[in-house]
Parts: sequence; structure tokens; C-alpha cells
Amino acid sequence: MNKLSLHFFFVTMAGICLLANTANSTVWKEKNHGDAGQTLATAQAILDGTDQINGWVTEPYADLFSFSWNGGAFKVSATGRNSSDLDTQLFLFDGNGFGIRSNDDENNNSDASFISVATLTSGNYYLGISTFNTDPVDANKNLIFPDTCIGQFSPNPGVGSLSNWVGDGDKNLSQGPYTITFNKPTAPVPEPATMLLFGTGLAGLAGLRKRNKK
Ligand SMILES: [Ca+2]
Ligand SMILES: [Ca+2]
Ligand SMILES: [Ca+2]
Ligand SMILES: [Ca+2]
Repeated sequence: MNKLSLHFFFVTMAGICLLANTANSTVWKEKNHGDAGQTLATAQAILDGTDQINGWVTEPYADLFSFSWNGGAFKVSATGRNSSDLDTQLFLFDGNGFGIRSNDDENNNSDASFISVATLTSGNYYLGISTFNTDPVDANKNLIFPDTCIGQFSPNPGVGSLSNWVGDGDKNLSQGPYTITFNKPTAPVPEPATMLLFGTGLAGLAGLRKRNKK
């Protein structure tokens, strides 16, 4: 292999590694870590890069997860898993537990839930999932979000941060497995070694081009 094709080889290989890294899908299995709590103190912290959570709703019908977000468009959806017909609800909170966005039903034909935020600034967040109709409340027992099925909602004016959940969940209807899909909770960070290799290859290639021109 001559010098130019060797450089080309490295650049290509590093590029492939980079693509492979960003394409990885990471599933967080709630049961491997015990039941996620429903308060800020008992939330389960998911790993950076997680793009799917497989969990179970059991009494008191709510799970809370914390995650870090690198900024940009945010989308998350939730639905019952293994053909379980769970009527899910999703709630997004900031790093201090103040409400950002909520959704119960995607539309009139689906009990699944989704939240999308055009630009969610980088930082720490909490994502809550519950089944209809268990809703988050602040320390004064005020509902944090409007109790409405269709549509995405901002928090009710003047409410405090997440303290607990209230609801009338039915044991027969409110328990079961769910899947949450992120797009994605954190922007994947390429491994430094891969970036260095990629950078070195590009620099070398540029250098060779320059020399060849002379
Ligand atoms: Ca759970
Ligand atoms: Ca729980
Ligand atoms: Ca629903
Ligand atoms: Ca509700």
C-alpha cells in the first residue's frame, strides 16, 4: 500500500467506526435495576446514549427516569409492549422537577403517548411514565399538567415541582410492560481515539494533496 492509499484506508476505516458508533441502539432494561421510583429522589438514572427503555408499570403506576440531554430536537414516545394494551401517559420535567410537557393519548385512535420539543436545551431532565389516570402533583397536591387526554400540554400556571402522583389507576388495567423510545436522549459522543485517528488521517491526506500539487 502506498502512502496515499494507506491514508485513505485509515480515513475510511475511521469514518466507518464513527458511523457504527452513532448507529448503536442502547436499550435500558428497568427490571435489571429494580422498579424505578416516582419521585426525584427515587428516579432511575439511565445511561447516556439510551434510546429505548423497556419497563413495567406496577402500583403506584408511575416510573420516573433521569437523563442528560446534549441539546436539540427532542422526541419521545411510549406504548404498551408484548401486545399489552396499556394506556400510557408521558411527562417531561426539567432537572429541578418542574413540568415542561405532557401527553396522554397520541390521537383519538391511540392510547400511546408522545412528546416532542423543537429545541430542548442541554441539561438534566426527568421523564415520567404512568398509566391512565395517574398524574403528577406538586407539594400542594396541585396537578402539574392539565388532565386532558389528547394533545401536548405545558404545565398549569403557578404549579411547583414534582412531589408525587395521584390517580385512580385500576389494578387490572394499569399494570404491564411498556416501551419508551427516544430520539435520542443524548447526542452520541464519538470515542476520542476514533476522532483522533479520523483527524490524523484527514490531516495526512490534506498534507499529501498539498505535496502532490507541487
Ligand atoms: Ca416500573
Ligand atoms: Ca415505579
Ligand atoms: Ca394514553
Ligand atoms: Ca391524566
